[in-house]
Amino acid sequence: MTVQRRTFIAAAALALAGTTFPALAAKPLVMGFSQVGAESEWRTANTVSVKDAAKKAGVNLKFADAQQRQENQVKAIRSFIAQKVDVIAFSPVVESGWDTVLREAKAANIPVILTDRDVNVADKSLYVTLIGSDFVEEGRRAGRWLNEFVKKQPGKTFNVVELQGTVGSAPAIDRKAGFDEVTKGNAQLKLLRTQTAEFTRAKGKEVMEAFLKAHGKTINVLFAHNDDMAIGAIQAIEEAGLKPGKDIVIVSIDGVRGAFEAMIQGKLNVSVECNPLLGPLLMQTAKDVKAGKQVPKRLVVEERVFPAEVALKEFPNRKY
Ligand code: GZL
Repeated sequence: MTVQRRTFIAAAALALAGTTFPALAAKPLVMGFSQVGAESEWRTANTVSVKDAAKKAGVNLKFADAQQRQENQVKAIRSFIAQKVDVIAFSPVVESGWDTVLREAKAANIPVILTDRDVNVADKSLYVTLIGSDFVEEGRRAGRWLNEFVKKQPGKTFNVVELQGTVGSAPAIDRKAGFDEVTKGNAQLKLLRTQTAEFTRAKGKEVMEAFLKAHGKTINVLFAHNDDMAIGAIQAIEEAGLKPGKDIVIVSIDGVRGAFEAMIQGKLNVSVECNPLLGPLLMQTAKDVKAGKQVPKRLVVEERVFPAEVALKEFPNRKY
């Protein structure tokens, strides 16, 4: 009788006797995770959440940072397929261009979970579920806050500039759509300029400098698709001798620590929360998928709106 067979029989006997043979104890789930990059405070908090949750859940996490480049994510997913991981999870940097590599994952029988951002694929069976925020609603919430704000100064026209997120990314597309949907009928708002600043502080400062050079004091409102671009723009506004939060009202999204600090200093007027703490739900969902359980196609996380008036009280409760 071969050694393997003897081992198996011994283990089976031991298992039957109520003890488990360590080598046959449930193997930890192996997850390949491709992260967008490290472009913002939000992303950093999201990465910490995923890594901490994997540790707590006993998941063997293979983590790859794509530095905001889609080709690096495709490479990472192919590497996870070659390593025969149990589950692939990723936050797609942009919506399009995923069909081929997701078909390869499907052919390899590896389930794919989307976190944070969505993909635009013809065949929705290429991924099991999307765990993340409703970005269109986040855009609507930003627009509704601004509609209420300008109502206090009836008759006044507000010139708006917009810093968009990464071109082609779900949050940039959807936040713009939501904001435009609720503000398009507001005669007090006039969109002067809109341009991407790629969700980063550095680009946010650079693009806001260009807006200020062209329009100066005529700018009344900044809508930034994330707090990091707003924080970069705040530096540019101050360097131009203007008061952020007063001369230029600033509406932003994410609710990161830096945004609360800016609101407490009176430099940012509101931040719409976008919850990055997706790690625990991701790990639980991966285990459910592996166990063959049905999971909803869309798992949306709860979020709030934080105007500056509540920032000081809320700040100690913030977890990211
Ligand atoms: C939103 C996330 C966005 C954040 C940015 O879920 O994809 O990407 O709003 C981050 O801060 O860069």
